[in-house]
Amino acid sequence: MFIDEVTVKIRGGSGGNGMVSYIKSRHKAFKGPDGGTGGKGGDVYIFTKATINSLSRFRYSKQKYGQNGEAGKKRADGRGAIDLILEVPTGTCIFDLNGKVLADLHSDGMKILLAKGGVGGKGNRALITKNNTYPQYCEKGQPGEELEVRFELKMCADVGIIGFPNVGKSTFIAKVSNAKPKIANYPFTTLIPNLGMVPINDLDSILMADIPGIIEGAHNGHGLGHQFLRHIERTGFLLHVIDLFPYDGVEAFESFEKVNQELQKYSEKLSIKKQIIALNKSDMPEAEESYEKFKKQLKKGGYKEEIHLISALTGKGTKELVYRIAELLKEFPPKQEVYQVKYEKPGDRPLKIEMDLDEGWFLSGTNIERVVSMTNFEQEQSVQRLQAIMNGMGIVDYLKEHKAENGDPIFVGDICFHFTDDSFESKFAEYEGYKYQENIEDENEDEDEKE
Ligand SMILES: Nc1nc2c(ncn2[C@@H]2O[C@H](COP(=O)(O)OP(=O)(O)OP(=O)(O)O)[C@@H](O)[C@H]2O)c(=O)[nH]1
Ligand SMILES: [Mg+2]
Repeated sequence: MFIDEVTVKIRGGSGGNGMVSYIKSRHKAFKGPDGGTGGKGGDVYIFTKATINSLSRFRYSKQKYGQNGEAGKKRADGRGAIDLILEVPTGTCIFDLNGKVLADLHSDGMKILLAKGGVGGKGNRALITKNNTYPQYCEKGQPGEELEVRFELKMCADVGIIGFPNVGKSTFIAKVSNAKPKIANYPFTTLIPNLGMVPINDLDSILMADIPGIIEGAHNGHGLGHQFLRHIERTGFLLHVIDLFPYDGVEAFESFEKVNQELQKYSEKLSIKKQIIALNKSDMPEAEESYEKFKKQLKKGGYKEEIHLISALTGKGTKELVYRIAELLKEFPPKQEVYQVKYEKPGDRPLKIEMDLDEGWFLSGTNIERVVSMTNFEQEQSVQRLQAIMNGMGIVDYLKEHKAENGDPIFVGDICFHFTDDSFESKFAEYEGYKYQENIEDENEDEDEKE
């Protein structure tokens, strides 16, 4: 199954949890905490491989999670997890869900780090400090980074073959390359793009992409739509194959203009890409008359595209056309980079404190989220440490200044805990009758009235 677009949820592995344990042996010189630190969670990488030609491996597996690190053990640290490497076809673009390009993996063998695994939680041995020589707590492993991305495959062919349905695009690529596409006398025989390698000489070859036929209204989803046009965005130029004879009431020149209008509606970039024309089915009777007519119409329309008369079926004129394509490629090489985007990881988010009168305080930011996610709330010393860190970050002062009350819920990611500050109780008296309190009362009154 050919898949060229897929949304995938990616998450680095969590770090392993730390451990609390103690050496108790009477014979050991050192007695005390010996709980190990958890291993690092596995990172998730994306790696491009030219031998893969579709994103189908993600079809039934849209969640890719890194392995978790091993938990810390008594006297030993946990093992780090091995990284997860997701192989994708060369030409895959990565977008976030807002459509922003995160990376364009235009070449074979590119590797980027998409989601980092979490660090392991420290065991109580690693938490020994001057002030706490006998820690009775450990950290939890840090959760891995998580993101949802869209992979979109844009093939990396040198030349793209476009045209109305049934004009002989697949017949041409089958004649000149190693591709073996389905060919039949009805429209939309080709349902997915075909890549074909066309040998030029012992050293050189050209990669051509044959895509499904395009009809009027493709941009509105008519026919097979126009989403396959993305596969020819990177090509150096386009070979526009045209049937010398009317098909479905549409004459050669008319089909040429209709396909071009659809290119225009797809993207400006594609519509200005160089094109050459292959007028096909020259083996049929009255081909000469149709050819003359087309030439005139093209000239009258002000077009300057060069025309090649071929028969994809018999092979007449196809060799000459292939050599001409090879020559033109020197002048119009494929653009491997549609977007010159290098993958940049989002930077650290600063601390942000927001208050919701009904719910409580919402803290966000890379640091605070990390510290909270690694706190063991059932261990007293672990909570005390969180308190100390929040103090150090100025969060407690901020909350006090903004009239937080003991017991107010604080939300950090999906974790909720309650604000407690020992020094707060005494200061609370100074804040009596402050606005926040009044607001709440006002709101309650409103609700009473409604009832
Ligand atoms: N007489 C003649 N028939 C041709 C020639 N090229 C293609 N055909 C016929 O035209 C029909 C359509 O050919 P395809 O190669 O499937 O056309 P296509 O453009 O790939 O069509 P779609 O994939 O549907 O867009 C088939 O019956 C072919 O045998 C040619 O040069 N001469
Ligand atoms: Mg075809």
